[in-house]
Amino acid sequence: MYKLIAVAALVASATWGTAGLAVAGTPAPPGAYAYIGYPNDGQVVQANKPFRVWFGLRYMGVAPKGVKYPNTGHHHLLIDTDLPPPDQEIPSDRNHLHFGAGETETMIQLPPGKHTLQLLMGDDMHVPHNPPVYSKKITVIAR
Ligand SMILES: [Cu+2]
Repeated sequence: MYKLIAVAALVASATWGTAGLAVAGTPAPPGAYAYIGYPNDGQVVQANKPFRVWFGLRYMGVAPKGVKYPNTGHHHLLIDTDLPPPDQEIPSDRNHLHFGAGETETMIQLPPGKHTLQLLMGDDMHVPHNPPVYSKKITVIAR
């Protein structure tokens, strides 16, 4: 279900970008960003009932965990939490969901209340890219 996207131009520019200086972590392609396609910011969803979350990604591709390929990563959905440290493995718990098979959507359910959702890409070792590729943090209201 994952899409593996290799864009020659991006590969070339990433190579050029790292040629002159040492960059810590897996380089992110220039301009890459993630976004949540659904739900919308401020959307009301039914509490304790599964709803779909769509992962959007531009200017980089999705690859499963453990696959080291330029300009790719896998999605992490952050629920009710802030971005973790950018130079460490993304935690794996109920607030940090890994989509290591390369999934681009999921179903979650939330208890009543206000919640936040945010996407963060991780490389083959679950470490954010440099610079980190993440979405805007959105708010959903479950009731
Ligand atoms: Cu991961």
